[in-house]
Amino acid sequence: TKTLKETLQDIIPAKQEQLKRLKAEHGQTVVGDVKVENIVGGMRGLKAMLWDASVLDPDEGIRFHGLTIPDCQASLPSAPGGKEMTAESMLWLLLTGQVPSEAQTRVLSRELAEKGDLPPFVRKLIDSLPKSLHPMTQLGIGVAALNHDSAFQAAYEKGMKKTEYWTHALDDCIDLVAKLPAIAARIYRNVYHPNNQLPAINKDLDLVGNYSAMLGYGGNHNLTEYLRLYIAIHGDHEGGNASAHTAHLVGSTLSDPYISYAAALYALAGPLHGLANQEVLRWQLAMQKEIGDNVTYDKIREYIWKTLKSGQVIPGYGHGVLRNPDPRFMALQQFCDAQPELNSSPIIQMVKKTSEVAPDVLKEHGKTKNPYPNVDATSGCVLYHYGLTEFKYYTVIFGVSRALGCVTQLVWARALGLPLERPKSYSIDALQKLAKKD
Ligand code: FAM
Repeated sequence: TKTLKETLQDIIPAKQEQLKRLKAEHGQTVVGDVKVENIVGGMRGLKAMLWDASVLDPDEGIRFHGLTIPDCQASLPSAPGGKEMTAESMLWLLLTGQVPSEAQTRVLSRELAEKGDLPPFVRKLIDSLPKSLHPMTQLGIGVAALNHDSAFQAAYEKGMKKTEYWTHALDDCIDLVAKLPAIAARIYRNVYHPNNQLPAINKDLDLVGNYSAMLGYGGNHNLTEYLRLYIAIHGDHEGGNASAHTAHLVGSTLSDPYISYAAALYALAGPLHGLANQEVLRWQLAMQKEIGDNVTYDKIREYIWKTLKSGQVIPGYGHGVLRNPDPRFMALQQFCDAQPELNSSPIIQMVKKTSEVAPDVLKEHGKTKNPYPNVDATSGCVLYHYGLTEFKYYTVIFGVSRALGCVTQLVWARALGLPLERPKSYSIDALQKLAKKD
């Protein structure tokens, strides 16, 4: 069976050729116009990036190389004894556009396990951080520090040719994905369970199997399976979301993959982006506290209005691109529906009931373009039910997952020779002057 690098070696030349032809034959094609509202409105809908691994349709949601989440669940290999697709299968699909064989994912799992241990100085660095430092801030520090041994940076200093960029980037990216669980689990242990021993990485386990074990939940098969699904479906969401876009931009300066992804993690740490899964739990628990045990739709509706009237957003609802319920939300809800035990959990029930009333309230409120739930509306409540109740940690799990999409683009941007990103900026006066000409 071909390794990941051999598979990429086979498909990169044709893609390079395709892009070269596109540039030569259609470089002057206009793909859309740019309005003042795009420039002052966060570039919503602006067609301005190249991103091959996934496409986000506002109505049907994400497709990974054309495959929907149900397609992936039906075809991507699972872990031994498991049912859910693994992080390795999703990473293989994103990087190559091909569904890997079970054997190929097992070889990749072993490679990741063999590269999973942290350099001693990184362990000491993480252990030196105060518990009060947000887990996402700690994750970015740990990831950035890994660039100490970056193959890409060393090769650049030696003067590697452009044609070699992608292979050294791939080496760093695989190493980064391999080491994320150890960094992420060490932070969790240090902040929340300081007396826990971190188990050694088990060479026979997949990435998330080891991550779950290091978090202290290895004995919980259902939670480990949930984490596999969670990490696979959060992997990539097109190129324009803040974390993916940041990784792409920083990588375009030829910063190595470690510091490029560290930058992405700080975008993910924002409450309007990845931190929303933490904010959802904080908000739902506050709601639960106020409503009490007798949860009715009316009480939930009342609480939602109270939040809106206080000028806050409803976390877990709305989206920059989606205009329908997020298929990632539906995949996680289906996971819950399939487990009777989960349906009796108060927090899971509360989240489900909220998702049944929030869209109508948001439609009535009349501001958001998308009143429906996004993935964050539900992603944390299963973790909470299974005892991973420290919701300030939840975005770290998102950070382990989003690496799959970001490293894919860091490899492909180098393989395709994408240049330094440098869009043109305007001043308000200059826009005013432009407008006067209308
Ligand atoms: N609750 C209340 N108001 C909302 C809202 C929500 N869930 N979503 C959007 N709005 C407001 C928004 O604040 C804006 O109001 P102002 O004009 O006063 O600024 C108005 O509706 C129009 O916003 P939009 O065009 O519909 O959405 P944006 O594209 O500007 O922003 C989000 C998209 C995701 C930032 C926004 O929906 C939001 O703040 N949602 C809550 C936070 C959240 O769940 N983020 C996670 C998104 C998820 F996909 C992820 O990245 N993990």
